Amino acid sequence: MTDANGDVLRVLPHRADALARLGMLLRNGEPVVTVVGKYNHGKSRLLNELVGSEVFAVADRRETVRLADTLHEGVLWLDAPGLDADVASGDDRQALHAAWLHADVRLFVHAAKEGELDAAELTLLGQLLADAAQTQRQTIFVLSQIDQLPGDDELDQVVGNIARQVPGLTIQRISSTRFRKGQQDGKRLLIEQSDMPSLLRRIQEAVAATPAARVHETSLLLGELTDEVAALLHETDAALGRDRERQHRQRQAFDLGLSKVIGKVSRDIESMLASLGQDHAVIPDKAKDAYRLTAGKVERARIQVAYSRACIEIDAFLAGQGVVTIPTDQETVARALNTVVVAVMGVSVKFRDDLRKIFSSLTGRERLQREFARYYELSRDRKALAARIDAAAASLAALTRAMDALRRLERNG
Ligand SMILES: Nc1nc2c(ncn2[C@@H]2O[C@H](COP(=O)(O)OP(=O)(O)O)[C@@H](O)[C@H]2O)c(=O)[nH]1
Ligand SMILES: [Mg+2]
Repeated sequence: MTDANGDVLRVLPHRADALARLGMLLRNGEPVVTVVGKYNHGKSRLLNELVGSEVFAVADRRETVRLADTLHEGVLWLDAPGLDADVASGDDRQALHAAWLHADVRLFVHAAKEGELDAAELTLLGQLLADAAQTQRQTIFVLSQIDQLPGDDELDQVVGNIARQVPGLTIQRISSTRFRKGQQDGKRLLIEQSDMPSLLRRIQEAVAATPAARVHETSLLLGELTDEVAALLHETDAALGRDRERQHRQRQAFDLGLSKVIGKVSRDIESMLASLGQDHAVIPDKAKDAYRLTAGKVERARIQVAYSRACIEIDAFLAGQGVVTIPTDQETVARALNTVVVAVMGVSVKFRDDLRKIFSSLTGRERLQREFARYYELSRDRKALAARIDAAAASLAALTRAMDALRRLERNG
């Protein structure tokens, strides 16, 4: 698999088969002819007659278990195991591989003595014929072993039945044994009766059409894959744009809301401080005042209350924004202290200057704005949004690489 294929596969994993086929097409080796059908219908033997030697194993048992090939007169002949729904499906996969990945021309082989096609054969033949209409890969229907029917009447009946099953199907009748005998004994009539010469002519025509068919199929596949990547690119780009826009808008709203809360808290504190008059907190309590309400104690109590109120207001705003607890890796041992407000502002303020530094000074307010925003970005929803944006950006990059790869393949193909 080339790098280009890998780039596309990464974004279209469900198109692995199409990409593998595209790889085959771009490699552009000899035309490949393969057989398709149930086992024991004479596929291997037919191939042997077509290439004129016993390269493929023939048997009454299920003989061909994996793909075998031989190069003959510029064509790669590929023998595949027979399809059989009754038998485990490893061979079926090999058979389908031959038919779908490798083949330019498929010989669908059905033994005359079996009569009409069964359901599995009908389905597969239908798929192959539909594929032929799309990709120009040809399927030739071969009715094999016609010598096994007692006479022409029986043969006509089978042909008639199959023609009714698949209207419009061209049915190529052959007998490998008659052909062989005719050749061995030098009997022209037997050779003609085997119908092998006309099958060979049809195969040669199909092989001759292979280069054009490959060009057609290549551009078909490239077109499909390009359309699919383009649609994904469009979707991902739009989703990424929406998420980035939302990320930006949310942050703006957070910053604005926070600055309003801090502004209000700061004004409340200023007016509280203005109403206090003389600062008593700096006067230390004497031992005799231990159980008395001094001006200093009242002052410190007021400052604590103002501080707590500010914390509650900010906390309420943060909770509304989804900033609830601090991230676990920053938790302290004391559970009660694990709030963002405490993490940013500390637990204790005693003096008027503490309050002013925190809430009123420009640097203090900027610090609050900055620190809370940092925790905001660490909150669950914001992190999830950021992760989604990262993922979308990564897949956008991968899709762009895939698109470039497809364009390169289109130029070189
Ligand atoms: N009478 C007769 N027997 C055939 C003909 N073609 C194949 N056979 C026999 O049918 C059996 C299965 O053939 P084979 O090619 O191995 O079938 P495959 O499983 O489809 O590959 C073998 O015994 C072949 O000799 C034919 O044209 N006439
Ligand atoms: Mg076989």
